Amino acid sequence: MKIIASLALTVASLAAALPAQAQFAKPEDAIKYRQSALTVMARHFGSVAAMANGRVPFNAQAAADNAAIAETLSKLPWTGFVEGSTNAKTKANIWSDAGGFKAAADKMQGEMTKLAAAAKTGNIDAIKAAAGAVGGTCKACHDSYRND
Ligand code: ASC
Repeated sequence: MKIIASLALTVASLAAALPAQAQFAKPEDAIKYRQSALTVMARHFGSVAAMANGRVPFNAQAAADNAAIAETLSKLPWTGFVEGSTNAKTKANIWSDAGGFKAAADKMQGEMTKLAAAAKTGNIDAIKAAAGAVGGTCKACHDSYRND
């Protein structure tokens, strides 16, 4: 747990230190980066959501660890949404409504932070409510900005 927490902190500090631009040589690299970050984030969030839904037995330590990882990962995808890095999943308004997209991304990160805090308490009801709120921000952003 200590190692995971300090790794998470290191990743978060590195992410904050990254320049916002010029990280990717090709649009394909940006797409791969954001998809990778979102895939790993969804995996760890999904593990908490599965406990919140009662699909797998509740384990407070696992919930706290996975929520902390998901919170850290939630900070990463956004630099990969480089203007013009369009693929089949990006709706055009992801670029034309960049402010709305950023607000949606910020909202998800905020709810993910609340989930990580709830998971630290080990209170399953708080975790359920926070996981539901995170899921709502995933869905809202997908509905507006992602082609299914
Ligand atoms: C997940 C996941 C998503 C969201 C979404 C919520 O666990 O991978 O994309 O929740 O399904 O509606």
